Amino acid sequence: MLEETARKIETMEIRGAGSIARAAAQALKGEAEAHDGDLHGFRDAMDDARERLLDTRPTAVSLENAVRHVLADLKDAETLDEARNTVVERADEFVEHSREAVKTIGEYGANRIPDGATVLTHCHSSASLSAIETAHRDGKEIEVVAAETRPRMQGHITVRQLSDAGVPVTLIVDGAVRLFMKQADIVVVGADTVAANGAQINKVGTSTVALCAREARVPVVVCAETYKFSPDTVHGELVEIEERDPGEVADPEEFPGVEIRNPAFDATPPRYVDAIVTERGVVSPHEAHHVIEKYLEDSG
Ligand code: RI2
Repeated sequence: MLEETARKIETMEIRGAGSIARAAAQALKGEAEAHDGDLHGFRDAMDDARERLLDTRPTAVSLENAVRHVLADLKDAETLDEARNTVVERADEFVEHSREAVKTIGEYGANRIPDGATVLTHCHSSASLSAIETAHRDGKEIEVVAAETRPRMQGHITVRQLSDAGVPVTLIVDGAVRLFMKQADIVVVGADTVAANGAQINKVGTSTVALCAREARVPVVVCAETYKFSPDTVHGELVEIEERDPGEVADPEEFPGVEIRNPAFDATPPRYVDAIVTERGVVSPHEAHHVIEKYLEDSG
């Protein structure tokens, strides 16, 4: 099961920073339940599982924070049963917290979306859509403009989900973002990682969206659970930007001699972000390090 989950994360069959974190927690739980060796073997198996999962995709810190949370008490376990129980319990705890967090962000985020607003979004973020759908359910007359998000087209998932929920939605190409920003009242996007300085790392193109928003004086709201904040960045570590297969952009055989690049994410500086909506409340990007200190384990 763990190998299957790892492969699905790599191929993006399971995708979205929150989803991959929950899938990793569940895979560790499955691995723990299936293990039938001794305590020493169990610890080794969990170490291997940890490595395999962290090897899948490098950018979303949600994955690392999930793994860290699930395995946090393993070192104190004295018997195999204790070791197994702590992994299972902490995995369940993470998944439940994560699901609740997305709902809570929906409520806090919806409050930020004015009645009558046109919301512009990029990629597909469950946390952002939770806010948008909650605003719609609350009776606000909103509409959404969604960028298709080359090369994987997660914008298609967004427009289908919103349309199914009854939210009026328009699909645009990424290059039309600046044009459509003129009619937007708010930008709502997700995050894969929030750095200690408040920079947010999200699907490539998000920083362009944020720049266009700044030019048009449209506020940018990021919806991100606290486990998307990165403890490592407190010490200045940079967030690794995943570079995916060039074949996702174009067939290299059709362009001999051409280098094709496919960075999956980019970083939006904190000055272009107006608010980050977390399940613990709404914070300014400049408070990101407080979130890390307060809510994330082993952040020192
Ligand atoms: P939720 C996604 O990454 C997008 O960048 C999206 O904005 C972010 O994760 C957060 O998604 P990818 O897996 O956790 O599509 O809000 O590369 O669903």
